Amino acid sequence: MRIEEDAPGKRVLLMGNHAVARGAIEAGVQLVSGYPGTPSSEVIEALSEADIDAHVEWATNEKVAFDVAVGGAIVGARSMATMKNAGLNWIMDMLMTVVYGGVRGGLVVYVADDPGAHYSSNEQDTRMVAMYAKIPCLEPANQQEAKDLTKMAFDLSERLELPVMVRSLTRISHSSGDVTLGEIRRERNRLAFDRHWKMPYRWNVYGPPGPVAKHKWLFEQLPKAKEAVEEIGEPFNVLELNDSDVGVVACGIAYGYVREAVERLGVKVNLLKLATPFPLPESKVRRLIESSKKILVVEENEPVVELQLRDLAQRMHAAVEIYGRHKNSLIEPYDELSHNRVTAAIAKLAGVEFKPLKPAGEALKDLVAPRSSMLCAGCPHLGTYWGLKLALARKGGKVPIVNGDIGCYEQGGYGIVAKKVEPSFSEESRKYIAEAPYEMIDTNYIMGGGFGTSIGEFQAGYRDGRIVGLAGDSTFFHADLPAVVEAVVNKARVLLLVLDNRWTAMTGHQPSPSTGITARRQPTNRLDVEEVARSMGVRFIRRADPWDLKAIQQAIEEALDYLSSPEADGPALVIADRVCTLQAMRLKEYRPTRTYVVIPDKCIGCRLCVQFGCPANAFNVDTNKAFIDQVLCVGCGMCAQVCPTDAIVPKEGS
Ligand SMILES: Cc1ncc(C[n+]2csc(CCOP(=O)(O)OP(=O)(O)O)c2C)c(N)n1
Repeated sequence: MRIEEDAPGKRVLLMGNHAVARGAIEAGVQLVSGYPGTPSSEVIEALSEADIDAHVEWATNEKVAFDVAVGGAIVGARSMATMKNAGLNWIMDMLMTVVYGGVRGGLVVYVADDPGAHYSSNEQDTRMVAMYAKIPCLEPANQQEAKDLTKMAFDLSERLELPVMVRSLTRISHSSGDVTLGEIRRERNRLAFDRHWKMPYRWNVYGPPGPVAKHKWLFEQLPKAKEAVEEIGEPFNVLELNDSDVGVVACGIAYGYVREAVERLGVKVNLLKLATPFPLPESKVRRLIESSKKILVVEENEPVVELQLRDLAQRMHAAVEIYGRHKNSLIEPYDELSHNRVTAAIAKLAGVEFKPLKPAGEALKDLVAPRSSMLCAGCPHLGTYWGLKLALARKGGKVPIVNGDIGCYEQGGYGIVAKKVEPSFSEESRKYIAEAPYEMIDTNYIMGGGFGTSIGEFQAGYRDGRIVGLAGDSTFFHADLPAVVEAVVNKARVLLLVLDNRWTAMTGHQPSPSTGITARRQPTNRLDVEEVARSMGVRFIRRADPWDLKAIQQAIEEALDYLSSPEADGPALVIADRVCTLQAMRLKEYRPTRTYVVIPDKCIGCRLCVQFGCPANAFNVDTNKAFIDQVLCVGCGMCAQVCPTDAIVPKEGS
């Protein structure tokens, strides 16, 4: 099915993110901008392939994406910005300010949260931000609602003249469900710029009457938002009173868990299904409070609904006991909900027995070989890490620090094949020698963190070893440009290592500014990391092909030499320059013409090739010899360069 198909009433199977894309199409979206981030990326991917009259783009980062969407909404276009949970942190400045006066065209912020941190560095709950910014937040319980609520969000945004957040979760965004298509709004909002639209200096927060008056305006919108939410009934906000002492509030995806739990336990509860965690549909919540003695709030992540419910119960002077993830916690305030967690909580409240189900994964444990995620066969990052490891062993000082970042290369900190590590309480700098690429990264938090923390370690005076900051090309343009300026201006003598594989690989190979194509796969201007860094004042730059292990090692060593030389007055930057192998093969830019094999007689069983970390390299413990998986090998030849006895050679005839 094509996502833009004009077939109201047709039932289709849609992934949650595609359902969101469809909802935006049905709403007549005119501008969409986002930055890749699992589990949100497929919205833009689907829209960029759709034949729709809308501008769809990947932005440099979420802040830019949101600013772009705000611009669209100022001139009246129905606009949407998409991002993952962490991306929302990047838009805070504009979000907290644009609400002072709001927007003209419908503006939807689509955010996919990730309880359980399947793909994320944290479990943050972006609904908190909606509450903080005082904008409505809609939260779907399934894929149908993901579509319908996205569509509704545009109308709501125009009605309130405020941005509206649609909050999804991994389990909705990345699973598929039955969706009935709706009508597509063909009408397009007329674009117009009216400087004083309904309010003097509407689009300038400082313009008279100024930010405080505009903040007051935002408060005046709140009752209207509450009123609008009250009108949202079936199937989104539904109250079922079942003559029980026990009430349950199920927000978004929690509804599925709760329904299942109630059926399994055979208990009667008063149930409020909620699709609007902020603001709450107060009259329904009031009736639930009045009808129940104890209420359990089930929601993913933070107690957003629970806190509001407690507030309302207090205002009502209601003698109701409230349970959730905050106070009287029946579900711990971290990790994802599950059938067992929700059922146990309801059973406890209802005073019935509950025997946990064996999680599905448990049964499979014995059948599946344990494995961790690894870099791909022939991944250029493997070569970069090998070069870095050898360069630091020679010139890194006693305890070098490698500050990692987010991207495929973050696997350099996953610790696979690492030695067993115990906590250490040393006053001295120390770490064990990293052998495999998967042990290289010492610090890692968020996109853009690697360069900044490197600068901080240097400026604090750390000199027990060399300091390296990593960034992929997408990360470099997303988050690191100001840090490069900072390093240059404040003369931080750190090594900035850019792993430029030309794509935003980790999130599914979206184009990065160094790719040269748009979201809609049209050729466009391409930015070169070297040119950009040079124009920002970086004086020492080297570029090397990471498949050439000696070359990348040498480039890093030269950079380290420069940093300790008297002429160094700022950072050195090394670009590991090779397109992502997987993508190059997919696009037929690289076709493997050979594979490599191990000559058993020459193999001394040193396992260096296994340490190298390529998934094609394996070891037979019975024969004490390495071998290369011929299905995985892409013929890059990096392992042949690692082998000390030249036992790895191209396969004859390949
Ligand atoms: C603020 C934020 N936005 C988006 C993401 C999702 N994300 C994870 S890694 C990554 C970029 C990866 O691209 P790149 O830096 O080029 O490295 P590669 O994966 O290609 O090696 C993105 C966008 C994130 N973790 N944080």
